Amino acid sequence: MNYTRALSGNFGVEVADPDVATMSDDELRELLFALYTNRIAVLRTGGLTEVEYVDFARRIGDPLLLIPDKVAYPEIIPVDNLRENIKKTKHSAAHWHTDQSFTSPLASVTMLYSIAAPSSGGQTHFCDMAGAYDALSESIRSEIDEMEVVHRRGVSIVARQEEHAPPILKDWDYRTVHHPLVRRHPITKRKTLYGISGSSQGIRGMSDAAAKRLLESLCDHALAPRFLNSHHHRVGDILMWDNPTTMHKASPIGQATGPDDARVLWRISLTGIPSVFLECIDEEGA
Ligand SMILES: O=C(O)CCC(=O)C(=O)O
Ligand SMILES: [Fe+2]
Repeated sequence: MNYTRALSGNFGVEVADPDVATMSDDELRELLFALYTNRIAVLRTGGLTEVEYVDFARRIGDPLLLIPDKVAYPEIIPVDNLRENIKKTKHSAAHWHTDQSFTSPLASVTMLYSIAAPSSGGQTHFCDMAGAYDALSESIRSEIDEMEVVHRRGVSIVARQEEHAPPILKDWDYRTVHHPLVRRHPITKRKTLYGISGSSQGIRGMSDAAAKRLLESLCDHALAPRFLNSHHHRVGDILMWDNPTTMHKASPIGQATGPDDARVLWRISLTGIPSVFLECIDEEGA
């Protein structure tokens, strides 16, 4: 396959003309390795049907079923600014987060397939948490290496003022889970910061004030421009990201008035290890 460095910052890779529907196991392994080592991959496809998209996703993990299963493809979560959905999706992802960090198991890869793209705006922004971890001083790394973050759905204690808070919905699961602050990537084994913003509510065994201070200083470090990147969607793109090593956020966008500012994405979020990598994992899992 044809890889080039894709995005505006220091990470991310683009794949021109991938044959999504007929990709061999070797090509898929190569693509996923490129994704894990670059954090984000943009596949410039010539167009896909729902079934091709879902079949491709199922080779990479188990799709989360977040919407009622009465629809034909419950794996596909619509993310759009169309009139009928704008209330539900408006700005709900416009804050730094890692998908499903408030649950266990965690999301592995998330993908957005672009059906309609606005001519300007509507980018998805990324933060490279593996690069940010590497750039911490040795003493901070050893101080935080064994810490566990308390996660719960809602507004994180380190949510930034300029961000949109996620809507608080009654039917959400507000149970608390714990995840290591520093994880090893399940496939590459590279160490990375994990889930410092989004659903972080504290650090196990630490006062709320001290946890807020520490998480805020890690966010200030990780959200520096050298660890950031953004993607402007184009129709036919599959934007894939590796949740263990990234945070992301949507750009707020208003309700579409016509084809020029419509933003329609099909999201699929996955858990688990791709079957092409099953022989490489240890008990740590996804
Ligand atoms: O709309 C976007 O750019 C990102 C969407 C997102 O982060 C989500 O649905 O979790
Ligand atoms: Fe997200």
